[in-house]
Amino acid sequence: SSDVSVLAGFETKSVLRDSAREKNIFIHGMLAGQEAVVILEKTPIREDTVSALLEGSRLTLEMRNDIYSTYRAQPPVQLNELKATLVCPATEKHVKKYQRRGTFLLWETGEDYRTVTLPFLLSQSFSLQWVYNILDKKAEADRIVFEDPDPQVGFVLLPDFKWDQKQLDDLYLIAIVHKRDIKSLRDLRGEHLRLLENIRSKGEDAVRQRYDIAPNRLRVFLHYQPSYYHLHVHLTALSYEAPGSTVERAHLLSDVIQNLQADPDYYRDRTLAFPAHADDGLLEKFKEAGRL
Ligand code: M7G
Repeated sequence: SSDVSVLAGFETKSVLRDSAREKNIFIHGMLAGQEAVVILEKTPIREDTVSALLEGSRLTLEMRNDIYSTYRAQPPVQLNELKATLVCPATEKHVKKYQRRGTFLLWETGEDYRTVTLPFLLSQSFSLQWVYNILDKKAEADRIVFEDPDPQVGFVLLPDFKWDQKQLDDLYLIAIVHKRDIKSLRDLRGEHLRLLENIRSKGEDAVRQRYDIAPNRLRVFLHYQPSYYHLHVHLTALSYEAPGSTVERAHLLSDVIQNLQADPDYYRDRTLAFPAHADDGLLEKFKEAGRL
């Protein structure tokens, strides 16, 4: 099928970001006349492939010194995999999202949200089509781990596309709520406690059943600001430090629940800090509003 060689015609324009530690590279280019972003990353080494890797790899000695030696290893072709993610057609905003550049903290009051952030994100944010496709079973339906179909407190739990599901070390799931009118953490009120508690209890149960991972081995959190303004909750293996989930962006679901229990309007009124990038527009809007 055409999928087999879909990246063959990709013409690289620039490297947006790369990381030796994360072993990935984000590339901006053109694919069949359209703007595109490709992410290539080396996948974690799975324990169940170790013996095949040791037996099947062709080694070339690089250096030997006393009791130490290093080799280049050519693994068997079926174990020599990369994970590739393609965004096509990519918008300018996708390119910026993946670009490495200056980051600054913003402190957003409730008033800032209503007068600066909200108008900006209504005009700027990413399409939610992929989210609606999941909720409507038009995409990724076969990947769903658990669903509670209730329109008020229900959600769909499925693997995040950052996770290839080959090993549990980097388990990454997202719970996407069925309700379509909650943009982010900022919109949460006391009335949403049932929804959040439902995600926590049923989400954790589903993870335990499917993956045999107990709730105290899971990091369950929301991002503020998110990239996609339809409420979703991230669930990752506690042992896995996912790229992009820095402390200043992540809010533990258990804390969110307690904050709302203490004050139903907590997230309407509180000043929330989050990282913004030099050229993504919001920082500019805060400056224009005299808030920097
Ligand atoms: P976020 O906090 O809004 O933004 O999370 P972030 O990407 O900056 O963290 C959205 C989450 O949805 C991320 O973890 C994405 O990896 C994930 N995601 C994005 N897309 C476009 C898809 C998709 O098409 N399918 C799935 N399964 N996950 C996605």
